[in-house]
Amino acid sequence: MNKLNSYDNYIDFLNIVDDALAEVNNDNFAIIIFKLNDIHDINTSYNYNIGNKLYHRAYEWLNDNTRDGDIVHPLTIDKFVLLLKDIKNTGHLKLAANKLIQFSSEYYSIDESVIFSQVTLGIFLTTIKKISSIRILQNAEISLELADKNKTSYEITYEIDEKSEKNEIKSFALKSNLETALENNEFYLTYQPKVNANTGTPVGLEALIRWNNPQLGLVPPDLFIPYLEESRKINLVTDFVLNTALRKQIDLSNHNFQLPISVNFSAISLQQPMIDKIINKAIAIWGNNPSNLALEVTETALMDNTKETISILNNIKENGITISIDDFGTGYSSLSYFKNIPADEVKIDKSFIQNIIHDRADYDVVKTIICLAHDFGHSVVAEGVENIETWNILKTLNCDVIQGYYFSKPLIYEDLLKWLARHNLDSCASA
Ligand code: G
Ligand code: G
Ligand code: MN
Repeated sequence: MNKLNSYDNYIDFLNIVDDALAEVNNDNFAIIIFKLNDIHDINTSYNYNIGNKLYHRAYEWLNDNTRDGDIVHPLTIDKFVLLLKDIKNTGHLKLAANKLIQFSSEYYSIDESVIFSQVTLGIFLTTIKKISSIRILQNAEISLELADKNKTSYEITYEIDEKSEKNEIKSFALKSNLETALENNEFYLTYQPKVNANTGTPVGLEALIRWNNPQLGLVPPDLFIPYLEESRKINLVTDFVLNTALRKQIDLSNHNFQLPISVNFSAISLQQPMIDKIINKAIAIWGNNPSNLALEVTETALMDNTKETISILNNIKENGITISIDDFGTGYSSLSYFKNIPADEVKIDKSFIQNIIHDRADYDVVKTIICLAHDFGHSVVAEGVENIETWNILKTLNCDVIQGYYFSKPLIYEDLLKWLARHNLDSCASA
């Protein structure tokens, strides 16, 4: 503490971080700037001596309340900087942060005055490689600014190694940000039109979720849906998707676009107790015709728990909701599978559709699925149609509905309205 409150502290700490960078390999570590928010007020209301004593108290407290091997270092007159090594996961780091902010839950008796200070933390988490100590400290300062701006006790930012998709810290950052994504309104829906295979006229929409996070950017659903399922947050998100989709379906009707909407249901969401009641209630709230809602459930999800799932699907169907088997073909279901599943629609996976022009085997599979689905009275959707040649072949195979980039990518709502206005809607625009 001999250089306490001096600018040299900053340089010293950079050296400490550089040493840590050299010493530890492959671990995650966190840099935390710990700021005593009320030091300036204390200095004015009391005197510098009291402020300074509180600062020393905080230094002792931090040393007592961190682990062996963690480093606590003075930075400026109201800040310390901490280096925590070997951070295991999101929960681990948040535990540490929550422990540190406990400093402000105590009162400190200094020179016969009872002193108290709020604290704010700026946290930066990184893997060891490549990043400079200067950048690390800068990033922790950025987190601190963010926390001040958001009036939160702490904020965490991350350094993500773009090159390695599987980098642990990336999934760490992803999971951590995912926890608050719903509350922070970071999810939104896009809508991909489905068209009649013969006429190209719009006949429906698929709602597809998107996640735009301020730190991570746009994260594809294939990356985050599994985490939502793992943490059981998926049900809250499904609820959001369902309600948003139903609301927009009504909104479109008000614009004279009468189009049924499909919502993707993860197996976990389907297995919620009384899911049929939950869905019916949502429909009642927004006032949709139940036949304007379809649930897309993946073939693999349906294969898991057949008996129970069949009864759930039957309950849902009772009210007139459409059931669609998504990604069909990827689960290698036996053909007899169709007999048992109470579905109305089969969506052939894009991996089969995309090669039907060139690949005879794929062509045969698609042809067989379409014939068989029709035998069982199911409508067939081909997804992933990217060119007119593919569309033409699907027409000859009597496919009912087409979806794919050739017609439209998934669109945000405003662009969907424009797209629909440009397309011929005789078969679906109401009077
Ligand atoms: O458009 P695309 O990249 O969005 O979708 C990727 C995958 O994510 C698809 O398999 C799709 O079914 C799935 N998906 C998209 N939106 C949702 C959703 O709201 N819920 C669930 N469970 N899956 C979704
Ligand atoms: O829920 P499902 O797996 O059916 O989701 C459809 C997925 O396919 C989404 O990721 C959607 O963005 C994507 N998609 C839709 N049309 C096309 C297309 O024509 N080509 C490709 N490559 N992907 C598509
Ligand atoms: Mn789907």
